[in-house]
Amino acid sequence: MSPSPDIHPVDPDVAANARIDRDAYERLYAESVADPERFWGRVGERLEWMRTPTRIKDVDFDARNLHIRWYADGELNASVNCLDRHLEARGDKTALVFEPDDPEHGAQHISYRALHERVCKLANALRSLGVRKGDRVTIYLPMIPEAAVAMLACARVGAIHSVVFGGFAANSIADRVADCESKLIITADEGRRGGRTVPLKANVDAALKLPGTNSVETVLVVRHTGAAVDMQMPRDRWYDAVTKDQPAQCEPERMNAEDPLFILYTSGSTGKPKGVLHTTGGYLVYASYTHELVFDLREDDVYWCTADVGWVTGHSYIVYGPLANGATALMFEGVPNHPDTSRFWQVVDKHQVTIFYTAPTAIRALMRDGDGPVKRTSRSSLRLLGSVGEPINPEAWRWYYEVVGDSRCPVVDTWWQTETGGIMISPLPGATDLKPGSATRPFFGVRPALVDTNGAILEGEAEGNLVILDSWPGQMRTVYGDHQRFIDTYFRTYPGTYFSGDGCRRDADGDYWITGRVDDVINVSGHRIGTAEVESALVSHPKVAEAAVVGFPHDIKGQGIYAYVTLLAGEMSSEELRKELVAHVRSEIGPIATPDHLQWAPGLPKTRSGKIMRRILRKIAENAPDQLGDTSTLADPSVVQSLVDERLGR
Ligand code: 6R9
Repeated sequence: MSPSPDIHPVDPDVAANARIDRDAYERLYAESVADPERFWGRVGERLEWMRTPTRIKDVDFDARNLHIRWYADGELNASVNCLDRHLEARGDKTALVFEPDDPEHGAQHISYRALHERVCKLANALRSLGVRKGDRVTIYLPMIPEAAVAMLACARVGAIHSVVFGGFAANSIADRVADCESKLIITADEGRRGGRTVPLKANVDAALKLPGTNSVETVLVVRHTGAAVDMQMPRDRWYDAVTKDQPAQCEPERMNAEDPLFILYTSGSTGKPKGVLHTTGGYLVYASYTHELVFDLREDDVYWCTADVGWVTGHSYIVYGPLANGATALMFEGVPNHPDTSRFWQVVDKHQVTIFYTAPTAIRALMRDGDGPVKRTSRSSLRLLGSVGEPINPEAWRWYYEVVGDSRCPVVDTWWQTETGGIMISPLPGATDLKPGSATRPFFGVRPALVDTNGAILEGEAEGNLVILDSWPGQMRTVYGDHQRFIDTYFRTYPGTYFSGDGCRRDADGDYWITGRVDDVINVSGHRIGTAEVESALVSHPKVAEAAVVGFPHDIKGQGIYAYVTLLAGEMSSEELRKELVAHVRSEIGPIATPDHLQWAPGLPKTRSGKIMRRILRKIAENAPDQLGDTSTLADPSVVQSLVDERLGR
């Protein structure tokens, strides 16, 4: 039987040289789920342990007794695994290639030896500033090598880092600092993106004026653009000054496998972001193993993931996975369209990138400019392409495969989450037939299942909510400071399983197709935004009575943000006020939460018990008023008509 045109069978040449071919996948997958203890015990040997673990898996998904422990008696240090153990064989190998926003500024190549030295110096400086094992350190940096150095220096001294994305504003920084009571913040004078500057230090200053941030004793400031910034002594210290005279060696802290490595805040269904906590051993095993196999890593690869270190993709697949594997990873400070829309491919050619990992939103944005900016470049070094962050539509997949990869490079569409720590469902280039739009098969040890809304497991070809039946080493361990929320969010909906929050379809071949979030999270350009966060930013404005926020399909971003706003009685709507509210959200949360549409709503569709019917608001936002469905349970059905009229400009 010949394959249907929508299937791209494994390339025999790729399979012949790959670490995992089809047979190996089937065999190892079966083993990984039949005997996880043995499987992950063996995989765990890839790390350098200070004390070899003997207890591999200790897990119970039952909400009454929930616990998740991996390698629990093992001891290790993540920075030693990412740096020290490579020094002998790979000391002079490039660990990080830094490509700045402005191509004229020239790239930097940082060897494993040089990176080790920079990390040790900062780690010593952190200790001298009183940072101890278990302390929290917030990192608010642009995409510069110091971001990776800062993460690894925290890991070296056992401090728990919390990286806050540079696109967040003062309020969001303050919330995240307050929640984990950070002792120290590492930031820069300014960031650079697409020829513009971002006032990072000024944002930190504003954040530290807000309540709840008193825990911060020190702010380390990297001099990046050289802009004049306000230094408040003795709180603020120049990074250069505190690191320059530190010794180039630093004794690593012995960490238990289950000691926290980092906290990363992500949006959920409520207004308050969750501090997703990852621990050291299982996370590092999982990040490095998935990185090696999904990207079929080779010693001479130049690997480029375009994510920001402020997101989990940057944590697992720019810093921890690649460096634990001794790979060469590229860090890019800029954006895809600066100085022009060939930039990604110019960087690929300049650094002879072999593996390229990006998000569908970037692909769609570049696709809009046609093939020219791509075809102007060679890209002959590329051998593998990856996608992450949101469902990739088949048209974008095909453009990526055919135009960017010249129909030569397999595309790995990797489904995973901040919570999962690493890739969960993805093709392996030598083992899996590709289907545009499908993340295909589970990674080793991952047991996905689809459930209906009653929690019944669906077999065969089906569509439902995606749950995972058993633990994997990279799984988050708790919500920082709120273990109950961890249990309630992930383990109560479908008891005995981890609930992902995503909808998913499984086709007749057993391949998985993620359909998107089924909760109140919007995925804007691959960034998770909670509708409740945007709503609370809107209602914090003195003229707003009520707000409801939903996602709507957006050609480039995947989803856009649509806000319905009810003003306080007596307030008049105006174009000026609309702009003011949009600006208010940007300053409350950050530019990534900018509403694409803001519609005045004299009333919101509510049930008689007062619940906002988002399903209806989503349909109006989508411009599909003919699909509103049953509105008879509304307290006042007439509000719907007025919202539809306003939407249609009637
Ligand atoms: C890694 C990351 C997680 C959410 C996830 C899902 C969506 C991520 C995807 C994908 C379809 C893919 N998502 N990868 N959807 N196909 N390949 O993005 O983590 O920021 O926590 O977002 O992103 O909806 O639940 P995070």
